Amino acid sequence: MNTKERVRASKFLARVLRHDPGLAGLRLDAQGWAGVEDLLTGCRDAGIRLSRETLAEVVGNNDKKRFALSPDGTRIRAQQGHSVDVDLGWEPSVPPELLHHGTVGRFLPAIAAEGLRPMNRHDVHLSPDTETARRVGARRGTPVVLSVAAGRMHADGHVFRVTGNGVWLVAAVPPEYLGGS
Ligand code: HQG
Repeated sequence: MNTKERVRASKFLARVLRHDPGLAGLRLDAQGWAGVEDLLTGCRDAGIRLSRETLAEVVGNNDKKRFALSPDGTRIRAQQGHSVDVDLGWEPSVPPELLHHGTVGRFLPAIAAEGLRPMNRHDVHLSPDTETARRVGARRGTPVVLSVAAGRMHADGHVFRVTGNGVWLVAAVPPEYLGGS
């Protein structure tokens, strides 16, 4: 399987497992899991070619570990980024003093006024390092990296969670915790 095919399969999986399980005739359980067999059957019925081998490759080679298989290999879920209602079960964690958020200039006036909001996702996504944040922002244009006073937010009672692939999640970031980087 070449890179292009893998990216295409990964995008389809992200769409199904985060946003639109019905596309592959699936329902996710409360923690976001779907059966691997059901997924493969659903994809076939939807006219999407996805073999068990391709699925294993996409999960194993994904640059950001977007997907995880259950220990027995029978279930699969996306690690974060859902718009459908799931409880991923990440435990609250103490964040580092500073986290980072990559965005673009056109959003700055709104962000300065109302802080960071989750928009279509469940949570605001924050990165532990500026380089990752820069890449996230660059998806939309010339990146701007904001620093988030996560330690201070945590001390003030905001709940942070960290996913299995190192993305920090928080419900929102009020403007007083934001700075340039
Ligand atoms: C912006 C990808 C106006 C925010 C990435 C961002 C990440 C506001 C956009 C993950 C705002 C939301 C998440 C406000 C925030 N007013 N705009 N008050 N508050 N925004 O895609 O953080 O490839 O939902 O700055 O790599 O860009 O999907 O969030 O630009 O890890 O695995 O609204 O998605 O990972 O965009 O990206 P998104 P994000 P995957």
